[in-house]
Amino acid sequence: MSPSSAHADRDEVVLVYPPTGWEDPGAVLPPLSLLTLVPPLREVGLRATVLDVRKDPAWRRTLEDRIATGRVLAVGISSMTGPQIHGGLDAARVTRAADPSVPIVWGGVHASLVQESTLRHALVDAIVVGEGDRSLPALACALRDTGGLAAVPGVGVLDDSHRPHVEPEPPRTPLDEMALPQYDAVDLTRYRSTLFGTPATSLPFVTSRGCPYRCTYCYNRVFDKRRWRAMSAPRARSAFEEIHQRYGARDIFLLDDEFFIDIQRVRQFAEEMRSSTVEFRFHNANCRVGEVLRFTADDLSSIVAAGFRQMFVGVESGNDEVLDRMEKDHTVADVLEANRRLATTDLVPAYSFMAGLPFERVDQVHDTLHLMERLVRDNPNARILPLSIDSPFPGTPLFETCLSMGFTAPEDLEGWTRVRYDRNNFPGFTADDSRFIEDAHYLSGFLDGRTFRTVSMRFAALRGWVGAVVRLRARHRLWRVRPLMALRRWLRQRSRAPS
Ligand code: B12
Repeated sequence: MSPSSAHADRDEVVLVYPPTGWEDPGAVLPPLSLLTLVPPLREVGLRATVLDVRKDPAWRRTLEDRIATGRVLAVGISSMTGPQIHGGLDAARVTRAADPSVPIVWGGVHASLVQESTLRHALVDAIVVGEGDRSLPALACALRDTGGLAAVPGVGVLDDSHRPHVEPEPPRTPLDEMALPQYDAVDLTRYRSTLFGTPATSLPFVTSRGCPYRCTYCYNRVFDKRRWRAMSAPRARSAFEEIHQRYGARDIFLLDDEFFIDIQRVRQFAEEMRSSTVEFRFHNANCRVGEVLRFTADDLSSIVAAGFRQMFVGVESGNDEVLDRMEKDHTVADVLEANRRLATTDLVPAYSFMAGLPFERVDQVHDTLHLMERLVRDNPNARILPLSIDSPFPGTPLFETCLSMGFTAPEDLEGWTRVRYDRNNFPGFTADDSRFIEDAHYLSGFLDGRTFRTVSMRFAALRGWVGAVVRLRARHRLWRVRPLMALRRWLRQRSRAPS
C-alpha cells in the first residue's frame, strides 16, 4: 500500500517486538530497541504502544484492538536477521488484515542491512535504516501531517517506478541528550530475566553505540560504519540513578557493543560509580581482549569496585590464522594472557566464540574447543558461551568472502527467516564437518560445567558430569565419536517417529 492522505486524527504508533527464536523461559529481556523509541515519539506529541509478542500471548487481539481504535498512524516492527523476521511477518499480516491503510514500517538491524529485499516484500511499506530515534518520529509526523513518506531522513520506500529509495540517515543524537528508555511501556513484572545468569530484576541499558574496530563479520561495519559514540561518565551515572529512582533497579545488563573503548571514560565512570550513593552492579558488559590487556592492575580493581561483575569477552577462535582472517586484532596468546589477568580479579569473564566460517577447517574448530577448555582450566571463574555458528551479514567483508566461496544469499525476506544460528549456513562444508560444527555448538554449552541456556538445559542435572567429559575431550581433541550427540539424535528421531 502507499499512504497518501494526511491523518491528523491519528496519534499512535504501535511497536512490535517479535520472538527472536531464542526464548528461554524466564530469560527474556525487555525490548530495549523499542523502549528507546517511546520518549522521542512522545516528544513530538505521539503515543506509543509497545507490544512484545514474547510476553503477550494475546498479542494478535491487542494489535487488532489498537488498530480498531482508528488512531494508529503506523505499526513498526523490529527485527534481527533470522527467525525473528518470521514473527515480524505474522504481525505484519495481522496489521494488513485489520486495516490495509495502516502503513507497516520495519526497523532494526535486518532492515538496515538488507534494505532492498526487505522493501520489496508486500508486507513492508517503509523501512527505517539505522537508529530510529530521529527517523521514526519524523516518519510518524510525516504520515500525520502529509500522509507521505517521500523525503524523511533515514527512511526507505519503493519509489513510483518500484525502485528502492532510501533517504540518507539523519545525524545521530548525542547520547547525553537522550531520554531514558521508557521501561514501563511494557509490564516489567513479566520480565524476571535471568539470561546469562544475570539477576532477575536487571534492566538493560546502553551507554554507547557502535564500535570502531574492524571485525570482518560484524554488523557494525554497516550499521554504525565503525563509528562509536558514548554517553559521558557523569550522564551515565545520572541515568543509572534515575533508573534506580524510577524503577528500583540496581542491576544493569549492559548491552553496549563495546563498553571499554575509551579508557579515560572507563576510569571516570568507575570514579563516578564509586561515589554514587546507590550500589549498582553491571552485568555482561562487552569487552575486547585487547581492552583487557590495556587495563592496568589499578584499572581492573576500580572496574570491580565500580560494580562490574560478569563481562562478555569476544574471543571468537582458538586459531591464529582464523583470528587473522576475522581481523580480530588479537592472538591466542593475547587471549591466554587476558584470561590470566582476569583470573586475579573478581570479574567473571564469559567468553564468546564462533565457528562455521567459510574458510575455517574442522581442525581449527578443534583448536577453539581446546582453547575453551584451557581458559576454564586457567581460570575456574571463566564461563564459556555456546559456540555461535556464523551467519554472514550483507555489507560485511565476510559476506563477500562467503559469496565468493559458494554461499548463496537468500533472495527475499522470507528466505532470510531461514538463516540459523545453530546450524551451519555455509554450503562448502562436508556433511560430516557440518555435523561436527553443530555438535560443537551444542557440546560447548556444557563445557564450563554450568551452562547458560537451553541448548543444554534438558540435561541440566547432568551438566557438571557432562562438562567434565566435554572438557577432557576438548583438551585431548577426542571428537571422532560423540556419544552424547548420537544419543540426542536418537532421542529426537524416536520422538518424531509415528507410534
Ligand atoms: C539484547 C540482544 C539480544 C537479545 C534480544 C533482545 C531482547 N530484548 O531480548 C537476545 C539475547 C535474545 C538476542 C538474541 C540474538 N541476537 Co541479539 N543482540 C542484542 C544486543 C546485544 C542489544 C540489542 C539492543 O537492545 N540494542 C540497543 C538498541 C537501542 O539498539 P537497536 O536494537 O539497534 O535499536 C535501534 C535501531 O536498530 C532501531 N530500531 C530497532 N528496532 C526498530 C523498529 C522500528 C519500527 C524502527 C523504526 C526502528 C528500530 O532503532 C533503535 C533505537 O535507535 C545487540 C547488539 C547491540 N548492541 O545492539 C545484539 C544483536 C542485535 N543480536 C544479533 C543476533 C544475530 C542475535 C541472534 C539472532 C543470534 C546470536 N547468535 O546472538 C540471537 C537470536 C538467536 C536465534 N534466533 O537463534 C545481532 C544482529 C545482527 C543482524 N544481522 O540482525 C546483534 C547486532 C549482535 C551482533 N553484534 O551481531 N539478542
